Amino acid sequence: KKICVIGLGYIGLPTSAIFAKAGIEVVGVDVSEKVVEKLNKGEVHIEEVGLPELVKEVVESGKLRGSLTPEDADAFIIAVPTPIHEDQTANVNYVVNATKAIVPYLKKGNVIIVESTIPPRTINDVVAPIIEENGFNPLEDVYLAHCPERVLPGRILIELIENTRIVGGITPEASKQAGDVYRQVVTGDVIETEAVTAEMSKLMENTFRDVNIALANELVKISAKLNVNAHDVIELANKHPRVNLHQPGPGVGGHCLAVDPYFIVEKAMGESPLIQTARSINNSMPEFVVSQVERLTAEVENPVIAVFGLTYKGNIDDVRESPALDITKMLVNHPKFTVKAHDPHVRDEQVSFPLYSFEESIKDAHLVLVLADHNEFKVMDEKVLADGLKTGVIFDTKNCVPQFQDLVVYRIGDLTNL
Ligand code: SAJ
Repeated sequence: KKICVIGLGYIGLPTSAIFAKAGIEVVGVDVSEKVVEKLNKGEVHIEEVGLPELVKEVVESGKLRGSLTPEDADAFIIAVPTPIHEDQTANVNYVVNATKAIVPYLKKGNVIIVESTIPPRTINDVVAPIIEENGFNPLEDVYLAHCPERVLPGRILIELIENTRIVGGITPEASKQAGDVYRQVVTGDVIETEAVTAEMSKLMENTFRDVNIALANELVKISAKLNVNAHDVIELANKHPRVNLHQPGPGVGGHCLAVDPYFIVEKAMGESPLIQTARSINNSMPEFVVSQVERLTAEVENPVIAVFGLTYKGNIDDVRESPALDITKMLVNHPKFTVKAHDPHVRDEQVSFPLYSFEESIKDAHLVLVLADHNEFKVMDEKVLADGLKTGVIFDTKNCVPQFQDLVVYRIGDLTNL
């Protein structure tokens, strides 16, 4: 059996490699010549733990190769991006184009799986009609399904194999056939359902997290007003066996949590006020952090701010939709501040402002603003900080900095201390 994977990004490339490792012939297709050329040399163009070694192995063994065009196969897996338009509706053009690209190679009995995150009803209302227009009955001639990915960057190769997979077919037989494709490599459960249920469950996983983080962020604002310590409230409330308040922070970033809820809103605007409010609460956090920085430096003339961490979460190099980046840009453009940003995981070409080393950034700074919980910031040496800083004040929005003896650390929920 042969698999053709369309899209060799963060999901498509590891997925291709895992099937190839199981001994299945895989052709990986991408529109980028560079990506395909690299793959055929056994090299990867993205950072992911364990991926370079695995790709090298399966390309050398001849099980995986790259191509600019699709080929005949038994199963097609579409793993292309679904970015968001400016008006916060999903751009499904890549999914549409990928479907159109495979249609000339389709044969009766083929399995077609869309892994890309898509708005509810996209399989039924967008993908199936393209297949139908090309002379196939999407309910009978092929097995069409949505199987969302749910892997965490940094753990992709493990989670692709071990996580439970949800397979939503356009018919029960499509779910079964698509499920069997995954059963060749997945050790977790492979659960069959309907396409629209699979679409909604993927979106609700990320929406659940976004709404809960919004609740924690709202608690921070309420606590500041009522002079309560939000971190103490969270810790104590979470002693209840059925309560799990999330962690507040500088906002919600990444290309999943900050995007997927809008895919639901787009299809059910009037029915989704809670999801929309959660999005706007999380989007308001950068401004809130900047206002707190203004308060913390109100007495200082020409304050110098050392910003620590620009990525959307800790220990990764991804700055997409990062609230830390938004906050830093607001501070850079602020007439009052001099900003020296530092992030050991980010390279100069990823940002539009200068980056500093740890030592350079703290030198003569009045405030350290921590925006990402990288491991490096959890083990900082008090003496080194105290020697470099002009005033020993730290504002920790990720609750990750250790307790110091003399340096003052304010956490985002500690605002009663101000
Ligand atoms: N965050 C908080 N407070 C928290 C937890 C997270 O502020 O208590 C923030 C993070 O700092 C970050 C954002 O939320 O800015 C998102 O981080 P994350 O670690 O929650 O998730 P992602 O976006 O890296 O990956 C998510 C995962 N989904 C869930 O955990 C439900 C992952 O399993 C999905 O595969 C991925 O989205 C995806 O591709 O959809």
